[in-house]
Amino acid sequence: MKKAKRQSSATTGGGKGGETHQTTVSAKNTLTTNQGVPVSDNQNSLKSGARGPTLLEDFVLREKITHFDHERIPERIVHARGSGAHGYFQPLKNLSRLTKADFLQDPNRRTKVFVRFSTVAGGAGSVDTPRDVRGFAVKFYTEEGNFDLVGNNIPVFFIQDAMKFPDLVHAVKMEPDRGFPQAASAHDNFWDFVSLMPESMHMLMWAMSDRTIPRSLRHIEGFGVHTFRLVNAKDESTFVKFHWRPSVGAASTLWEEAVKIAGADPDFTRRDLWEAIESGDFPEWTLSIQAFDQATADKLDFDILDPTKLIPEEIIPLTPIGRMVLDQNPVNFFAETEQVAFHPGHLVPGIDFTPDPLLQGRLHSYIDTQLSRLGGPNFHEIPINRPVCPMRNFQRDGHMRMQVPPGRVNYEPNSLDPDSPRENHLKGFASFPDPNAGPKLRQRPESFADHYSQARQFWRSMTVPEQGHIVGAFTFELSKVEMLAIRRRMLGHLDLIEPELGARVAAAMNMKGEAEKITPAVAPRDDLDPSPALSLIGKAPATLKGRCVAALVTDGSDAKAVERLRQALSKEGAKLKLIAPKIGKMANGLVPDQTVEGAPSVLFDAVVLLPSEAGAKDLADMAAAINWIRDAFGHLKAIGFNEAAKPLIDKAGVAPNDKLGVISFEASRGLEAFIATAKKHKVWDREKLVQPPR
Ligand code: HDE
Repeated sequence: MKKAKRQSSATTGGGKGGETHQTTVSAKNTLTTNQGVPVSDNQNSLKSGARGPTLLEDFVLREKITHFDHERIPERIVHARGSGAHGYFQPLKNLSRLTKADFLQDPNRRTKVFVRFSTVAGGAGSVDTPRDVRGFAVKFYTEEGNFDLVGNNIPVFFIQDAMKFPDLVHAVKMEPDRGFPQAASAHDNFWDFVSLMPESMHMLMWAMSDRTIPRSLRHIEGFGVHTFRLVNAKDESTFVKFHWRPSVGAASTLWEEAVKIAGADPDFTRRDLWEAIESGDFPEWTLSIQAFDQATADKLDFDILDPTKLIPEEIIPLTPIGRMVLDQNPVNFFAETEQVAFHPGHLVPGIDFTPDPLLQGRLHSYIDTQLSRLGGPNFHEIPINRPVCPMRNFQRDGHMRMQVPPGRVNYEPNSLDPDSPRENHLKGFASFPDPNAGPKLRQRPESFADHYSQARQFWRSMTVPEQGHIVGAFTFELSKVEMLAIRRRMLGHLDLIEPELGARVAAAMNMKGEAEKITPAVAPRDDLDPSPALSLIGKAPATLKGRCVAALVTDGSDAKAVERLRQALSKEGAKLKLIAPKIGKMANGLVPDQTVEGAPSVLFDAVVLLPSEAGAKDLADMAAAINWIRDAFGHLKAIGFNEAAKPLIDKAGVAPNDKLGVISFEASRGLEAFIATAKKHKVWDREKLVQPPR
């Protein structure tokens, strides 16, 4: 019979009695159970005999394992993958003319916020860069309660009525029999559904545009989507649309980059947000509104309650009202980013809904979802969801109740406790008396029937490269669709949106003349002016702020040249990362951040090649290094290089050309020229060399 050795947790590392690392245990760092009971042994379960069965009585083990079993909660059915950050919001001016919302009165007052960005279709463990809408949800912890602005990075939506949401989400998520594709709309179910839902055409144009492959979460715009109301102290109401604009400008990747980033760094945008905040480069957005009254609403050629429509900024300009800065990473991903519970129905006095039928359905869904996701009706007591102002009412008990309400009274009205909470007619939330009610029916208003005009307007508002990307995206997605009838149906819709778009996608799929003829409920208009504000490239600021440039260096690289580059970039607000064949410190004193194989050029905004002559020779034999350069060229990035790198770029098939952004650092002002090009984000003139026009 084997003999057992007794092991104490303070003297062993958990092995079979081998390694011993002595640690000092005091009252302060004694491990306890969740009940606070000190644990004497965290290595061994309680057994009946050293080699006998484990005892049911081992409450320490059972508590630990039970807790572990429940470490994952049901993930969000949509927007499962998210990244969060804390920060603050500060109004730019007093907004009492429009709203009595307490947090919008004083430009000197900051309101804490928590923001969660997300993708929509993939699971919590999916990659950060699929082609997908990004969620942009902000919780404002105001003195009058929490206000949640639960928006997206696109100002319109796929559907007009909440009734269709489960169908939409079922269609876009993994197909139910096979469990794929994950986080991708490029499959039959999605295109089958949307091709039967003409109301989704406008949103599809946005979904197939560069908006759905953003450069980072710091580079997205945000929208409240629905029309809301602001209500002032005189109970006057103004309609508003909410817009977030990033201070660094909105920017996107190319599709091929997004695909390659997914492999190189599945956490690309989560990491980017985290690192930016850690380094003090705090992401910032301006909150603006489009404010308008009923008379203006009546003059618009679409219904402001229709969430598939936007109001062009050229018709109602944006009024900036505040600024949001994200300056603190979550302390704990699960406790905060995962457990945060947003709800469009979290409103404060001074902000109100409209009867947009999509918004109305959301008001039911979000609270309902939290009940199963967070386990019960007390999710508002989880620290990240708790209001910062006092919360008092007579809701009681339930699963996981944290509050310990004292006293005998748990009802209202009561005469036993004059200090207990009462309704307040003056300060309490009063709903704006909406005039739209009518007979009870299930009907879509006629005013929601034009599904193509704004989709056409979007197409006409794009720059030439953006139009090419839209054609490319439709071609990619529809080429993945196996059922011919679905492709044909979609081509019919694209013809209606804009004949040129339909023809280009049909040609790119080798399906000319195969479009199904679709009869629209309302013929698309031809007279809507383009809205330049809808184009990302058209309004992109020339800046390197918040960007990351990579320099390829080797043993023998000129450390001074690297330092000059670093300083020049830092002046522009950009970071430099050093990429080398090996990770250790080099003889020239340079310390690489990543290796060539670990950090392909898709992870950076622009690249510089600064190898030594000998180093360049070695790199020329590495496929990863040649692809590094080829990809940077193919992805339209500014490329700077020194003399020693010439053979390398030759081998990669990249010719020096200032105009096309392949810039020698040996030329006078080479570094300046490189920076000026990199500030433009992409060298669009190069695109026709790497992608024949579609
Ligand atoms: Fe959501 N949505 N949604 N949605 N949504 C959820 O709520 C829903 C819609 C949006 O980071 C869920 O707590 C319905 C539009 C964001 O935690 C769920 C309808 C917009 C997030 C839900 C919509 C959004 C969600 C899943 C149509 C842009 C992530 C987990 C009637 C304005 C919030 C949860 C976060 C999350 C329902 C349409 C934005 C199931 C029924 C339109 C950013 O309740």
